[in-house]
Amino acid sequence: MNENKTIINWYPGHMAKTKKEIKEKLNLIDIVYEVIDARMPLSSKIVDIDDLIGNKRRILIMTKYDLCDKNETDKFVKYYEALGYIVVLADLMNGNGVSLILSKSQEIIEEENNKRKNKGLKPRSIRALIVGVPNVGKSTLINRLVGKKSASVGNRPGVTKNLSWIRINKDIELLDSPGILWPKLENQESAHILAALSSIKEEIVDTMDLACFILTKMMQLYPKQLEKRYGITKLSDDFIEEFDIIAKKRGALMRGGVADYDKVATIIINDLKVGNLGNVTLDRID
Ligand SMILES: Nc1nc2c(ncn2[C@@H]2O[C@H](COP(=O)(O)OP(=O)(O)OP(=O)(O)O)[C@@H](O)[C@H]2O)c(=O)[nH]1
Ligand SMILES: [Mg+2]
Repeated sequence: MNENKTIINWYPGHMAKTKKEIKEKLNLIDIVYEVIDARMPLSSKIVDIDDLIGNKRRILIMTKYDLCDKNETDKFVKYYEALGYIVVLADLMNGNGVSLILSKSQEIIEEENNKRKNKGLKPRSIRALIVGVPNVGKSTLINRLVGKKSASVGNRPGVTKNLSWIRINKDIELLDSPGILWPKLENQESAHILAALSSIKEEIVDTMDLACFILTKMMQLYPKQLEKRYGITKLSDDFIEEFDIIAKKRGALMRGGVADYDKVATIIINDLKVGNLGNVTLDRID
């Protein structure tokens, strides 16, 4: 078993088409909610997003705040704020952060409508679009923003495609389908982090490699959490010893008590995903 054996190289063919579609939608949009995963605030950020959204107003939403390492997250918040972003931390499982998104949006709306007023134009609803890489919580965010009181304002024929707008409140309408973008996978470290946190399709990654990557990363960044979960304090070159320990601990054994390595790999990947390895942030800023 070898860590980082496979080169992750995945750039879906429909990427260009999606970008074109988002560009078309953007003409109708006033605010972009750019969603990233707080556990990977660099890796889950779309590299060339600025080219795409240009000078649209935007709010950077860091989801899964409940699962991240808050000390590290604070550094990223400062980093992005220094770059001029409005940043909101969100735990979408509990709905935390959603009201802040709305109040920040309200500030933007008031600014925009003041500009309109100065030009002698009437105030109007602001339209928002959610964008982000797969699995960062875009759909969950839509559901949170829309809540129960929502009513779809229905399809509006004649604008590019049949876009469906949902009214969030009297001032904001949200496009009901998010813009899904793919990260560029030029940086293999980021590619593995994206795979480890399920933003890249599992089929394109070797599960064994991914599990070894996770063990290595955890040993490097969160050794205590790794020890707590599996009782492992060091990693061998071929990971076999560690896989055997985890197999025994978690009952991942085949007939005759032989460790089932595939099962162990799946356990490791799932443990990271659901937070069984504790709160983690896999990107570092320094
Ligand atoms: N713990 C936790 N889980 C979250 C949070 N936000 C989303 N999730 C979970 O993350 C997973 C992905 O959420 P989705 O809303 O489907 O993500 P998406 O961006 O729409 O994903 P795609 O449609 O694949 O692009 C789901 O299992 C959500 O329940 C959060 O803040 N905290
Ligand atoms: Mg979705």
